[in-house]
Amino acid sequence: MKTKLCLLFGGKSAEHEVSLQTAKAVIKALDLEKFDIDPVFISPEGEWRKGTPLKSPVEDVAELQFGSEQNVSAAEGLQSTSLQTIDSTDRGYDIIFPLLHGPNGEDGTVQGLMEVLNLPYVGNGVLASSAGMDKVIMKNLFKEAGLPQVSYVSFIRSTWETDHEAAYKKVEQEIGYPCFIKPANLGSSVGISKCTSREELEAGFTEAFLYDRKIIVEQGVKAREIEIGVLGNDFPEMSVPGEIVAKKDFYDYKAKYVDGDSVMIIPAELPDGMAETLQQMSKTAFQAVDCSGLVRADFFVTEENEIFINEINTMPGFTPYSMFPLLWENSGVPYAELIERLVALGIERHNEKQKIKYTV
Ligand code: G1L
Repeated sequence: MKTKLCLLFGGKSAEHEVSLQTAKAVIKALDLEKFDIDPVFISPEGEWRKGTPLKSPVEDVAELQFGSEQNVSAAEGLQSTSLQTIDSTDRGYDIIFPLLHGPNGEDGTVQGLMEVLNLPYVGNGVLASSAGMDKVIMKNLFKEAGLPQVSYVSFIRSTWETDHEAAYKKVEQEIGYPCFIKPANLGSSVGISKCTSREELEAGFTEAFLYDRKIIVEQGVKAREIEIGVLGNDFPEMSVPGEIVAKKDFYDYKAKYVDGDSVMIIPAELPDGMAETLQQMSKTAFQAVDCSGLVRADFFVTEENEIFINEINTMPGFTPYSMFPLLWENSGVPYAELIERLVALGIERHNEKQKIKYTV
């Protein structure tokens, strides 16, 4: 029997275009002999639009951008038959595959909708998705798990507004310069500044508070950026490490994968034993945030080989040329197989959950 899969993409977020490109790549990788795929497009305005089942891969993302005549309710989008043709033999989707980022998709709200409807879905659940979206919550969980991190402090807007000077003093005493200021909400790549002086600190606070009511200030370190992919549910597996190097800093390496202004080197060249240490830390991070399915764990490694965890991404870049799929490709799991494993993990988690007793 074919697996009935609902692919959710687009969305009301800055990652709308990325999501469309990713959906196209995922469709291409899915074996249509094994999967029946229903595409559901969420417009930039947040309208849900359902397409007809896919008969072949799409040539162009335009084929996935359905018009308003295909509008459905969110609940209908996630139902395998339209309300008019519902029949008792219909078993619903075997799996929902959400390729969504940002305020409506990565923060756990769409995951919550799928939970309420008791539908199996790929990737992280409500708690991991929302905790992973908030840099302060995530870092506090890492601290609890004993993971090494650069020092950080966080502020909410009202605290800062009440006493600017106290906030700046706190940063200077506990963090110092250079430091990075970021909105706590990880979804935004805007509002981030590097500060090397009080003047820059003041400007950085003002800027970051435009994008969130909560900000984080982190110690700046000179370090390499190393990433690891984690795949699984209760028994997660870790990929080989990969390194991200800015193209301008890229001299004597042999280029492996180029993505915009950066180069990915997989596997990363690391001192003996460090890959295993990073893999162990990635597993600890995955479990600290109660992840399921997948996560990309990002680290800093200094010249003295000191390791700090930077963040985890519960919805990493996912085209065949993104770090997470490339890490797995280099660990023996090609893209199509990675997608099938994620689908199986989503179904497994859902079946596990059905065993839970909810009544007394
Ligand atoms: F469903 C998965 F596998 F959990 C999943 C979901 C979403 C993996 C990766 C992503 N990534 C994204 O949605 C994106 C924000 C990179 C763009 Cl579509």
